[in-house]
Amino acid sequence: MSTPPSTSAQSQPAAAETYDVVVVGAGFAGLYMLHKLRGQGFSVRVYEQGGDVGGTWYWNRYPGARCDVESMQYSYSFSDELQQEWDWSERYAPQPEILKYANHVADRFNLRSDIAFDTRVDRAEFDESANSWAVTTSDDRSVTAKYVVLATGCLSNARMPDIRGLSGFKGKVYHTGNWPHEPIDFTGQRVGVIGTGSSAIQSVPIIAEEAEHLTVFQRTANFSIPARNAALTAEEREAFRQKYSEIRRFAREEARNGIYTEMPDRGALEDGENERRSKYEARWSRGGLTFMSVYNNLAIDKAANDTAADFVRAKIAETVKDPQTAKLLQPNNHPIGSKRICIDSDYFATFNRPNVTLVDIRSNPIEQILPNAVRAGGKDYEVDALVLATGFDAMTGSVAKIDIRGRNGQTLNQKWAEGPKTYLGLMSAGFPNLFIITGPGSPSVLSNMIVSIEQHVDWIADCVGWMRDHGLEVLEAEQGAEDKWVAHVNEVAHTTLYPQANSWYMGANIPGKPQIFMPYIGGVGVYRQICNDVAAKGYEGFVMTAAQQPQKMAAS
Ligand code: N01
Repeated sequence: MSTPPSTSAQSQPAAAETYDVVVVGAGFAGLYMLHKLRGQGFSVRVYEQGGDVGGTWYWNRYPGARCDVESMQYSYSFSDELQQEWDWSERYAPQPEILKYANHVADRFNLRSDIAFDTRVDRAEFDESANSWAVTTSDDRSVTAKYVVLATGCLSNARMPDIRGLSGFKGKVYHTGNWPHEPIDFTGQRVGVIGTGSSAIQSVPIIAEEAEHLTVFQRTANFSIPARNAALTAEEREAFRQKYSEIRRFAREEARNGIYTEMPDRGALEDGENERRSKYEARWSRGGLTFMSVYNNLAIDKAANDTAADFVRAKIAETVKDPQTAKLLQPNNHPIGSKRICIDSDYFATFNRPNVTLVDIRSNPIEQILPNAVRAGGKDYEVDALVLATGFDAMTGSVAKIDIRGRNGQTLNQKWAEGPKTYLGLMSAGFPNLFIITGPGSPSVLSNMIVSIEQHVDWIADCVGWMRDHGLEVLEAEQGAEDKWVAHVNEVAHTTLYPQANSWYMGANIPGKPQIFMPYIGGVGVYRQICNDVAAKGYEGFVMTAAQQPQKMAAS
């Protein structure tokens, strides 16, 4: 391993053009990866295309942006001092506070000195003769590294929709996933929001309060559960902190989705109608993502799922006064939870406002954008500003933007042309020493992301430490192990209702993208155990090479 450059040497990159590890991205994954590897004595360089840390929380500054996992849980667990000292203000902290937390972590652990901001990684090419990666950045510099870690995020590649006439629109166009840094004031404006996923569901109630008129263009109605957001009291924070070690253990080992909550002990059809309704009511009143944890079969049994979906549809009908609008807002083409469930504050009630109109663009698709209007179903809806809440090229989009070349010059995009293929979501055969944090094939977006990020970072750091201790230079997923894992991920997904929705989990929101269920749905606890077992068996399913001679590590 090369000598880690000291922090003070960071202003002299020419002397440190070779790193042990290049990390791409300074969001929550990249920050912790840097901290962890540096603590093990590795030299690390992080490249971040944004102007500062925070990843998704740096870009997603749209009105109402919040996390949908409670902040006491959507936070790092690796430092007890950090989790004991940081005060979250609300149950679901708003984006500026989450960004402030990311900045606090960067400062607290002195991470900035090893991060190059405003710098995109354009290309990474594996040099088979030197067993290292040549990494080229947007400022035309090149460095070499033994390992590359892609901490590029799952929802970081905002997708502009391909709608005729969009470029000719005369007003301002905003994308929720790439929002300006300065506050936007919609007062007195006629605003159009295209899309009704989580980003729209969070921003619509806020924009409606400001705008003279808001028109929401909906292609697919979504299930949404009230957040019941509120300020956290000092007592609530303290009660949580007292139990932190158990909460974190449960989230890592027992919860399927990395969130601490009561686990259901029965299926929805085992309860009578009244009992079921009162359980749904209790979770509805409590609010949040754990609504889907009322019963243990909502994700696998359509009849059970229908009971939850019917409950939410009835709530929408109760809330929205105009029956036609209520009907349009009731999702009816996918099981509840098979698309990422949304968490809202007054989303459905917003459609009772006189200044809000819902336009059904499934029956009457958008034909084109005119300089001052959106034309759908032959009607022109005049708008002064457009908000595109049209989502992301999820899970693979940011990786695909980098020209990654592995063995024999094969690009990762070529290899993944029919869908992403990984072993454990961590590595892809033919791309040695290239790790992906929360990559496709791991629980990632089906979980509390920070739980999954920490698990991957710890596993990767242990792995490269083990390689160093054993005098090994190259680690690579075996093709056979990868094939088996891809088949397993697919098989588990198809035991559930998830593939029944045209979701971004499936790549279905991107025209032409292969439709494969990308995350691993076996649960974070099960997945963690699999990863730990692989490591305990001497990194079973990986081929390792010492400095010169190839060798398959026997299971220890
Ligand atoms: O994106 P989405 P998002 N014409 O893909 C519509 C996370 N997140 O940014 O469903 C018209 O869910 C599209 O319609 P359809 C969270 O994991 C988290 O809202 O394809 N409409 C859909 O309605 C979430 O799941 C938080 O028919 C078009 C919408 O745009 C993920 O990010 C907050 C269209 C896109 O919805 C993505 O959420 C926000 C077109 N050409 C986001 N193209 C937290 O709370 C797309 N649509 C942490």
